Amino acid sequence: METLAYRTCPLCEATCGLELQVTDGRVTRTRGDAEDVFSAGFLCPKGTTLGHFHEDPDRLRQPLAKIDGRHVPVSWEEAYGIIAERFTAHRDPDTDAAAIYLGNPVVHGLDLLLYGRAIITALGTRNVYSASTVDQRPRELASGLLYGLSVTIPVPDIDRTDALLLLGANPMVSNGSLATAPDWPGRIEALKERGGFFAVVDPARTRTAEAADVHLPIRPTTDVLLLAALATELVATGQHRPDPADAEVLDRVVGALAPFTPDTVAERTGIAASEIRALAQRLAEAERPCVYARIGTTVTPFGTTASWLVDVVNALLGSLDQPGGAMFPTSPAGSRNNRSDDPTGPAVRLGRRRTAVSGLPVELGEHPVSALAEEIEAGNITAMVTVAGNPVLSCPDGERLDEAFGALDFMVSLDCYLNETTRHADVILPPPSHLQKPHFDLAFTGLSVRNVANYSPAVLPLDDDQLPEWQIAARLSAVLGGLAGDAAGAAAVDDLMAEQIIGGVLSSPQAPEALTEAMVRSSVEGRTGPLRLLDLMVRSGPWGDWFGAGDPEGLSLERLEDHPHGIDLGALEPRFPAILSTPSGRPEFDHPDLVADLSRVAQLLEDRPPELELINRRTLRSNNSWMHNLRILVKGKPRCTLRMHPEDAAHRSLETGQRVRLSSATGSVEVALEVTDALRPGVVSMPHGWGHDRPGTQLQIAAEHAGANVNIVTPSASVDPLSGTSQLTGVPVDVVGV
Ligand SMILES: Nc1nc2c(c(=O)[nH]1)N[C@H]1C(S)=C(S)[C@@H](COP(=O)(O)OP(=O)(O)OC[C@H]3O[C@@H](n4cnc5c(=O)[nH]c(N)nc54)[C@H](O)[C@@H]3O)O[C@H]1N2
Ligand SMILES: Nc1nc2c(c(=O)[nH]1)N[C@H]1C(S)=C(S)[C@@H](COP(=O)(O)OP(=O)(O)OC[C@H]3O[C@@H](n4cnc5c(=O)[nH]c(N)nc54)[C@H](O)[C@@H]3O)O[C@H]1N2
Ligand code: SF4
Ligand SMILES: [Mo]
Repeated sequence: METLAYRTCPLCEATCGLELQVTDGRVTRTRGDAEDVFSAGFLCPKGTTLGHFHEDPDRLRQPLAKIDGRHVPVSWEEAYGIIAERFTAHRDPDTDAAAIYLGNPVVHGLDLLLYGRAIITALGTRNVYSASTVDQRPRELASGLLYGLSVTIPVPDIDRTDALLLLGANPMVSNGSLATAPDWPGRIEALKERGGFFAVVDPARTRTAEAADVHLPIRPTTDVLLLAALATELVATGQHRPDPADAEVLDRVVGALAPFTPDTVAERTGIAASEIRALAQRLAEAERPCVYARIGTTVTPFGTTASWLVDVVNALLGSLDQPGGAMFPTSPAGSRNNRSDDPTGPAVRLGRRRTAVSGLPVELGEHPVSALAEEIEAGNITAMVTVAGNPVLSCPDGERLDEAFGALDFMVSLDCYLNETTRHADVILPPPSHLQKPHFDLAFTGLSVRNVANYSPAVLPLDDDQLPEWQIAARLSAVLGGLAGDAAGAAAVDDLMAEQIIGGVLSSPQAPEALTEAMVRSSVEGRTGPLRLLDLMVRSGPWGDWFGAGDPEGLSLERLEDHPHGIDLGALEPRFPAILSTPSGRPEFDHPDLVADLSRVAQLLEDRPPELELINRRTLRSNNSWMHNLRILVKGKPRCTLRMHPEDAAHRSLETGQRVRLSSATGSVEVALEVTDALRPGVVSMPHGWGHDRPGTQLQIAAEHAGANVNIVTPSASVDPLSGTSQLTGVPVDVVGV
């Protein structure tokens, strides 16, 4: 039998709609869904691989337990039995020796986003780690300080801007991040077709830079200087036009930025003063300019401060919270900033807690991953849960972290593969494949360049003996919380979560007068698991039907089910001041912690750049560490190479194809060299997520294309001191032939 199914792709932040042809229980063709309200048929090479992933023989279908050093299949009952027996001792709140690491796919999955929290609560630990501190945490922290909530993140209104300045992002390859927009290539082309201007700041001439009118190959880690100089230049030339409500505060900020001018930053950034001035003028001349920065500006020692200055420049341009500028999406379900009365703000106060060994900052409730290995080594952490993460490949000082995991007393992983990290787990709990799960992008609808809602039911049924992922997580929470790790335990956890949401719905200031508890409860009767929670959230969201007490045309899960191609909720709209939860009721542009960091930025002006600096490179057919076991993505020439500028190669008598040793103060790896002028001299680049050569894994194809783990070279010792985020770019390195 042949059917067509529609499903949002969960692999990256672009949220493309897919059309899957299913024949006798197998996906036989995958295309972009031409009718998807947001992606209109766009997809990238990864989008066609969900069927391949589903059929990957190495994908785990049954729990594994490590017995006598080897992973063997066990039943769910046995798996939870082992966890109940062996984890309990580590759950002592006095010693707080249990930890959890949450990886990137948590944010891409409905089940994990909702029930991952339950695992943390059940663990009762403050030792929460995630991929955020090798990624976007500085941006979130800056948002927390400026606007009161870390989820209040501005996104570029790419479809309406007429001048886009993009720093440290390569959306033509990554498909965008903290800016959910399927088809970046098409949207950039549309910008140019309507006569818009596009500038890219990146040490590498990426595909995105190639599409730009202006490419400024900046020295790594120095965006903070460039942004500061853009701000002072706009004011010095009288080209600024901030919202009058913020003018005075911004004056103070620009006063503090006085040491940073196009002339003073030119040498250290590697960008001529004349080019900085021209860029400021070009942005100021535009009607709807917009500045957007991403991971190249966050995984540096100045990530939080740079993120702040992005917003300062947008505010000076009059672009913050304005159409065509940097705007704040409205999520149809569950974003904390939907409640303008949020009593938690300003929740963010820096420096309240620090890690035990190195005293790194613990912000937004998370410990920096840079501290994980040393905390395990010190005996402060003796047991771990990892959820959808591969920190051995994705976090700095990878070799040391690998060894630290090996020294844990007990480890549980919720993961689809036996990989570099989960090989250390005593128990692995495998989720169903993505096609066997329903989907709704709870996180990315809050970061989207249009307001949209799109729900997809599961495409394929569960196999016998498989559990839905939410239930795996709920059972794990039940066991860790001292309940039975069976269906009844999971149901108890699920009911508790539903009750919490129902409580929030009933107390919401947005709730219509007519709403009663009975209406809420009867509306979701018969639903359990994530769909009940999602229905509750959507119906009480900004577009919700409020369970019959609000707009009868409003959103509900049922209405979303009737729209397999999604529902477009319109262009972004200004949200100040309702979205702000700050003492002043306006953005805190002059937040003392941010202003104080400028003395450290001034020091950067004095520092000499390292002779050779390592940066990261994403490749189109990859997704962090975990899609390298799909032949369709890894075939062809090797992607895990070290790129180097011809001048640097000549200087070292190195040439393309040669094996080289890349080393830093932290570690060294061997990798094949690729000489190219697509990088500025003094900078080398390598992709992360490779190094599939560890014993005890089950990744046959990935092992044939092992590559090397760049994070053996990146240091855990260097972080952004405000957010604790690891420095993954601008790492001083040395390269020699082997
Ligand atoms: N194909 C593919 N897509 C992905 C992923 C993947 O692994 N592969 N990963 C996903 C994830 S988890 C994320 S977070 C997003 C990230 O999405 P993006 O933020 O777009 O990330 P990158 O593609 O790594 O682009 C970062 C750019 O910053 C540049 N850069 C490095 N250092 C500096 C610096 O100091 N200053 C400036 N200005 N630029 C610098 C790099 O050369 C690179 O081109 O991508 C997502 N999409
Ligand atoms: N040097 C350097 N390092 C980097 C980066 C960089 O630019 N440079 N980028 C950083 C960034 S942005 C990120 S986000 C991190 C990523 O860091 P991680 O999240 O730790 O790494 P991933 O490779 O995304 O690993 C995802 C894991 O989840 C599993 N998985 C996939 N889908 C599911 C699912 O639906 N359910 C469950 N339970 N498991 C699933 C996979 O098998 C894999 O083990 O890497 C970071 N590391
Ligand atoms: S761009 Fe992202 S969401 Fe779209 S098909 Fe590719 S991986 Fe999937
Ligand atoms: Mo990421």
